[in-house]
Amino acid sequence: MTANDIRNIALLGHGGSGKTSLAEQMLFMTKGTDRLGKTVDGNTTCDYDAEEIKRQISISLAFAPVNYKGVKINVMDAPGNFDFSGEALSAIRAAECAVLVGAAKDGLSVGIERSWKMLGNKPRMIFVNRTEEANSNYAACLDAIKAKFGQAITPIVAPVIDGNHAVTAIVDLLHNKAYEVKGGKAVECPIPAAVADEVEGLRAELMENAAGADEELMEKFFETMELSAEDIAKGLKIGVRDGSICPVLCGSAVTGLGVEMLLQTILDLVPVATDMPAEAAQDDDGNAVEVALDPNGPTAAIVFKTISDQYGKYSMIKVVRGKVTSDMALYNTTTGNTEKLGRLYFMKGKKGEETKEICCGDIGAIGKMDRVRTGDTLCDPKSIVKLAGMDYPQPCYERAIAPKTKQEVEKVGTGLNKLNEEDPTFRVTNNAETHQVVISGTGDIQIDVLCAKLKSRFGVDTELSTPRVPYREKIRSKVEKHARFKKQTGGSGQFGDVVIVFEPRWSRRT
Ligand SMILES: Nc1nc2c(ncn2[C@@H]2O[C@H](COP(=O)(O)OP(=O)(O)OP(=O)(O)O)[C@@H](O)[C@H]2O)c(=O)[nH]1
Ligand SMILES: [Mg+2]
Repeated sequence: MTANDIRNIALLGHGGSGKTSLAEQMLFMTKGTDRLGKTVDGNTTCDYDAEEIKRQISISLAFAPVNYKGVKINVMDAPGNFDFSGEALSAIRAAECAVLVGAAKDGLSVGIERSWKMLGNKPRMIFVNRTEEANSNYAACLDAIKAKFGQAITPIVAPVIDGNHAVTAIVDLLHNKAYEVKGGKAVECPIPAAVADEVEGLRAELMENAAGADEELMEKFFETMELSAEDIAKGLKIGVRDGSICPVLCGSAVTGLGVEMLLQTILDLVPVATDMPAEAAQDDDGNAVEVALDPNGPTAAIVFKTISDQYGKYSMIKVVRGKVTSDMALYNTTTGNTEKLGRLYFMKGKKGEETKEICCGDIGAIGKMDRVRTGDTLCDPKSIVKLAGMDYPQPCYERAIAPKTKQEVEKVGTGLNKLNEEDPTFRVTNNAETHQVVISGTGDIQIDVLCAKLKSRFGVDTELSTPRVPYREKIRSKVEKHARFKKQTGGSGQFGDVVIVFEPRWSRRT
């Protein structure tokens, strides 16, 4: 396998927009699974953790390698909940392109807006999901997306919409193919007459957008006012790579409508890793260097995520240069340790399929790397580089945590330490002044999940409280102040009369 046979995509977007269901449908359609799991039934490939099943939301980034027409599409399913946005950042680090998933009836969701910002200048496309629902509204959703993100927004699909605003069939403008749902399944069909005119109009728009991405194509387009399907794809691919084009598709993760088109679009338009610009990195002395995505160069890989649960510890890597084989010893630039690699895997949900090699541009896992953490660079000891890690958000929410039985304080510490390997976005501090252990994280759901995992994995019951403020000075006696404010600015003027009293709340009477 080479980088050309691989596409890495991150599914991002608002909670509940259907990312996990979409990954599931992609796997199912390509025979990667033999039954279509549902989030509500707790049997999807990507939401396998007990907490995910219980809450019916994704919590951790999960991996679904989808084999389509000989290409491996590494689908990374990120949680939409903002408490877990660190997971989305990990996915963005490893992906060449994001698929922003929106629900048609939500219009422009905050999740899409946030993901759009988080992506910086990374390529992206939008999949408007849940379009088969009555009163979903693809047209209104597209309008809102266009109004927000402007010119880059390029629909590459023409939907057939029924009286309930639901999409019943779609036309893939790039490949001139149509799909409809029959017997609950998406199948190919002739282009519906109802949208024939619209297809022409949209194709003309598409040609213009594609031509705009490349000068040569622009000249061709001006001469003939026509571009071949191949030329349109070429222009779109250039535009996606440089960020001037964001293709929009639509469909349904439940019926599968639009999912085959999405797979084909990923094959055609998502850049392969080796086509991306060199990465900014540092050498051993901290000088800025560039690391080209070169399959023949010395090995360099970034650990962009750690899975550490009852099934074991897996350090997820993206191979940026060279390749990683199981017999290698790689230098960890972050810690200065040399690590003898053991088993390598390709992850699919909770299952790891063993491999001997992870090639340039691919994503895989190294098992049981005790001294390796998320954000570390593993590289050839003869060519040391430090790749850029993830810039996780600063914690903004704090809770004090304590075991229900005092003797279990240590268990809480070790448990949180272990959970921190998996989720590096929270911090634990032992406040010597208040004698409290404080978790600082992104939000209450994140901390609630941590407590649940402490219970299920480490068998310790905990309770949360508001962290105490370590007052370093205290009010010892009663003080009363009186002030008066007068200002004559014409008219009635301003007047204030304030009496303020400070006194200890629990005064120790002496
Ligand atoms: N009708 C309909 N329901 C959908 C579709 N896609 C997902 N759903 C439902 O929407 C709910 C949420 O779907 P998920 O796939 O878990 O959504 P998600 O984006 O992964 O959510 P988070 O992981 O919490 O960010 C589930 O009940 C799905 O069955 C769709 O295309 N049509
Ligand atoms: Mg999900």
